[in-house]
Amino acid sequence: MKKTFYITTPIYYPSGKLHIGNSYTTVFCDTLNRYKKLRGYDTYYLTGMDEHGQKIETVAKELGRDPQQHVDLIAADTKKLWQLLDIEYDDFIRTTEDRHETVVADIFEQLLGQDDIYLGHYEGHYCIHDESFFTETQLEDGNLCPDCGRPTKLVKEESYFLRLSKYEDWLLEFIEQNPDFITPETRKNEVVAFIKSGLQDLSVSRTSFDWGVKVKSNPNHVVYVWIDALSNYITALGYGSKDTTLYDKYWKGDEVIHVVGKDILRFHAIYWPIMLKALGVPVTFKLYAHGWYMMKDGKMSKSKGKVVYPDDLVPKYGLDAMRYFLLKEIPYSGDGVFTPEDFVARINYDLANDFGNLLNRTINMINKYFDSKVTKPAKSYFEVDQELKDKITETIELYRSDMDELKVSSAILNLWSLISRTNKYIDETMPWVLAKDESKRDELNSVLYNLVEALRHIGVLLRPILVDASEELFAQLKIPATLRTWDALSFGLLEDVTVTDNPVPLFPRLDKKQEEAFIKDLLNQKKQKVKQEEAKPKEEAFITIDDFAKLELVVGLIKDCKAHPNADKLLVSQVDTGDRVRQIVSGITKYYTPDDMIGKKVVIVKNLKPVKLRGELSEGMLLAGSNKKTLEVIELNDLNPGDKIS
Ligand code: ME8
Repeated sequence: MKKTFYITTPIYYPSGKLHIGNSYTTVFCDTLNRYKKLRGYDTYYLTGMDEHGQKIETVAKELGRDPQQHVDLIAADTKKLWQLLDIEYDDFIRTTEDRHETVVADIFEQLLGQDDIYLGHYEGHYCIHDESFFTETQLEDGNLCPDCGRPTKLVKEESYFLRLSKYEDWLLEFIEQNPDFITPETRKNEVVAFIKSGLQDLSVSRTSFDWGVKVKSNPNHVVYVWIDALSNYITALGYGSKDTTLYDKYWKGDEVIHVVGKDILRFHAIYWPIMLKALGVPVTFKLYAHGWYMMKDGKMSKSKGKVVYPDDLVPKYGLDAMRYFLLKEIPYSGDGVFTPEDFVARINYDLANDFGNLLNRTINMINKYFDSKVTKPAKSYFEVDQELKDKITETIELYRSDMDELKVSSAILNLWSLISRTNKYIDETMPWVLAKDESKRDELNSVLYNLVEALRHIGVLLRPILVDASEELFAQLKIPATLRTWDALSFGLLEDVTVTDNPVPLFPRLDKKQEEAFIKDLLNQKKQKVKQEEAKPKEEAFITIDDFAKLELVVGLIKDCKAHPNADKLLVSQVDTGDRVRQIVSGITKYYTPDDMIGKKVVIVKNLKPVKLRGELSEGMLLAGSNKKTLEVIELNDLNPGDKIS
């Protein structure tokens, strides 16, 4: 039976567009997942979105969106981004899905029932951005969040607590007995020091907002977003549902890896194992916390416009250039920096010069000297042949151990060392000199064969990293499918081969100055945009009567209304707006049943661009007033469908 491998990214907050930092985690996991597939594992790759919490509710409000509508839009954009980066995930979980919400509510009840969660009062400082509580002593400059520097809010409310303190000794012992539970070592040390400083029980519910999973036995409370979010790693596998096949297979399987950024280490290394232990779920995972992508002048920051988006770069420079840069520049236990100069240099030096050119030169020589065909030589002619073969064997070993230890950037460095060695082999054997001597045809053929074999091995090892270029390499060299596999990593398996007579360079060299300027300009534009926004006088917040006139507001009669088939917060109404009956989706189930809605004459924004909300078309919007406690649909009972409102 195949060994199993389950890998997860963090689930991303849909607070905005995802940048190269978040994309790094996803590409990194995709690479490891492809590697394990190459090694013959039965793999499962999970990613998704963390859609609840005060931060998302606030962001949606600022954008004038209903939270569900907002998270639907960002989830759709995120899926597009993963498509662009060719991420082969098996599941994309969203915490607003029923399959997740029901299990989270059950998990909470179980922990409550067994007294691992208890009701108390919380008073503390909350950072909405990080969805984290801090004590007074942890704050900076009186009131600022120690993680992100934003002002915190003093929160005083009834709250449920998770008994972290009860599991402190167990967790320390667990970490000691499983030395590779948290990697790299430095991160493990941070966690151990934190636990040893004493774990306080964790506030795990909120009452001041309601965009989240309600506590079943006390719906005034919403489950703390991190308890909700962490559970995704098992709810996605069907834990707590009727069908636990995936959970049994992958969670209890051979390897489970959570990859996270260093900023969310504590949640994964402390809260999550304690939750699992309390639930009686085996703690099977290993945690890897990676460093961050920085800009030259510090942290990436959307609000300051210091940010790079993959969808600005991939269409111009290609998928593999982006993947290569991301994977290479963050070392195993440190941060990486994005600069336009480095990005262009990686493409020009590593991809175009070293790798692409090696393939292109090899094929051109085979075409020129042997009419596209090389044959397997009967023997070795040069001493350096053995050196090349040894280097290949050594690289496979290093690559294997690096990838098994999640050291992707190191695997890339070792692979490029083999590429350099192969280039050097051309300089040493000088095929152009051999070509001048008719009696050296066999030697020349053997050199070119060895180059193709080296490239074939490089191609196999590149498959998880450069997903298009490795395919292209195999296609240009016309390597049979059976020799593109991990098991075929053995020098000399290739018999005669006829390469393409029309090689296309994989990575054309870029004009350094021009492209650096292009990327710099891109980055500057983002900063400019933020500056312009900030500089806008307050008056510009007004709209003119002409702006208002753009809204087509009419009376609509609700002829029919049903619950949304895939979202328990949404209603789907059929509304007569005078001209025709249109379908409108609204997030009002908390306040109205379908029956309440039928027959109401309401205010409709008729010319709102139609969108699909969880698969249902919504052609307009229904207006309502709301505050924290309630929501009321606006009704105009003495008017008729289609009557204008101004
Ligand atoms: O933390 N470089 O979501 P998130 C590298 N929803 N990685 C970066 C980065 C950068 N510049 N910026 C962010 C959350 N990241 C929670 C996770 S999991 C149960 C819940 C990484 O969208 C960050 O370290 O804020 C984290 O691993 C991931 O992006 C998601 O961040």
